Amino acid sequence: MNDEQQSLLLNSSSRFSPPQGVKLSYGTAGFRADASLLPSTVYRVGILAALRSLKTGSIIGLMITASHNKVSDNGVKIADPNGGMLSQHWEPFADALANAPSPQHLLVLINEFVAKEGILMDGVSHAEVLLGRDTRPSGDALLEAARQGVTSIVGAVATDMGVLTTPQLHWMVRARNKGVQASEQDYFEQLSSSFRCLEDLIPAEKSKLDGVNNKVVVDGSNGVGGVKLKVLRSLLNALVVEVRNSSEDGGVLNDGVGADYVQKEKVVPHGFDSKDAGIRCASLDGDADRLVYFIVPPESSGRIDLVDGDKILSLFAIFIREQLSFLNENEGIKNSHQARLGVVQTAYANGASTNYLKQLGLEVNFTPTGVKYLHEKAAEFDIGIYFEANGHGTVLFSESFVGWLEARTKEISSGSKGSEGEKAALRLLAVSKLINQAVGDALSGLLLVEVILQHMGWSIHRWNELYHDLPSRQLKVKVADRNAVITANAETVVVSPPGLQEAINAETGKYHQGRCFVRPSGTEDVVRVYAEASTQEAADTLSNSVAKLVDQFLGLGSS
Ligand code: 16G
Ligand code: MG
Repeated sequence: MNDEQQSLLLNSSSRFSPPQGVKLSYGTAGFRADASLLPSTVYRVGILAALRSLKTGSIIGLMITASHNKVSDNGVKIADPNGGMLSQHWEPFADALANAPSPQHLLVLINEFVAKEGILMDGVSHAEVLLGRDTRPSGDALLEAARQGVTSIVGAVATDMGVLTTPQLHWMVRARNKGVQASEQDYFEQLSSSFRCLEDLIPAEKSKLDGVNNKVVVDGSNGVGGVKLKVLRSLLNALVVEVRNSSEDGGVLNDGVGADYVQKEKVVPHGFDSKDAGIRCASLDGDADRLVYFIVPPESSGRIDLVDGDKILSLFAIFIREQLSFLNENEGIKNSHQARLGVVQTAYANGASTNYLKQLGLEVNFTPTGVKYLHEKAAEFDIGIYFEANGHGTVLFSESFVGWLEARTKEISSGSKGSEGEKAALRLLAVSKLINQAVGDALSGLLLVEVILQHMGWSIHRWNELYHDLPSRQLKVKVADRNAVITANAETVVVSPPGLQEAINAETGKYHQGRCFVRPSGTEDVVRVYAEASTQEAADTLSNSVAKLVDQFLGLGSS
């Protein structure tokens, strides 16, 4: 590092002191904390993003959001060149940077890291970081901190993309690095045109939307998702999207609204009531990377019927499997391309959904919790569908399969939509453009759900009846050190502390259809317990017993 670079870093970092007595960790989805604690962290993540861009020779994204956390929190995360999450290999560096006590320490860390990674800081190499933020009031000032971090690396520029959903920024990073159109307008156009293409390919007997089924009411969590959905809906024809709880409506972000609230509490969000009974409703989270659907029942209990990420996955799987079978039946040997379809879930997936997917003959894979793990696994297939029950998920298409679809659909003369096989190829290609290939995206997920329901001629009730969820319960237990819990087999088995798994097995064995696992949270200082059984009462008792076991093995030691 030359003198100019050194003094630039020392000068700018002296303006951002790290908070005293707080240890920050990049965690499952970036740094999150009360916004007042974050300027120095965001500034330092700006430095990291610029270095990552130098290292990869590609554009990097930096998103300022704390997703479903309360409005006074904020956070920061990185999008890698392919639009995915930051390489896990860089996470320890992110932690070290955020916690460096002084500008001098920071400089030493950076020097060591660039030497180890072989990053050329010659002042000639160019780096670019795209910056985005959600609607949180602290976002503006934190974006400025990020900009200062990026530009404290000689040769690096920061491009402010404005207020965005998290998946929009990931999409833009991916598109820019592929050398294709990457503005926000391009995003909206790609989504809406592929949606219209799928609408045009709906079988004729099902294409008549009846007045009831063409409407979806969406809870925007008082955040950025609602704002963007309003732009998107103006580009659609037949589908009516009513947006409630959008950030400009004045409600508090994530307060009694949004996908996290709806999925965890299973109650009606603000802005919805018994007048919405039976209507198709959906909910986004604060940065619009999570999507769940729900039904308000006729009686005013305040409870909802949740149609969660597992059911979205099942719907996508049915549709895609159907298209693949049309392809295989109709294409004959000359065009055959045996695409490998895989689905990916976590241990939180309801057991009934896993059984259902297996009955469809699908290959079901499990990974630990967190988008980065599911995404990585799904990328191994020609078509990989992944979802967490909480609504994070997308469908990934391999480049070779998209290339095959492109070649196959080019042969179809315009105007004629030909055989079922040809239509299936057109549909799959449109799905690969509609559904965000970088990361789970509530807006593109919503459009895909909507067009598949039209294609099937299904109401939300019909969709919800695919299978019945087993009753489940989630609890959290405060322990002295949550990292003392070490798990294996996609978090389904505890390997340490010794004896805990045996005790859980003994307890679970007492219940019909019992299933239970514990894992340390990646976002809160707790151990989480998940239990499932054939009745709600049994799931509750099982989770309580296992929570007691966790306390016995790892408790705070105060009782
Ligand atoms: C983060 C993850 C989410 C996961 C959740 C689990 C991303 C973008 N988000 O929000 O996938 O379900 O953490 O939280 O990866 P927990 O570890 O506290 O249970
Ligand atoms: Mg989110």
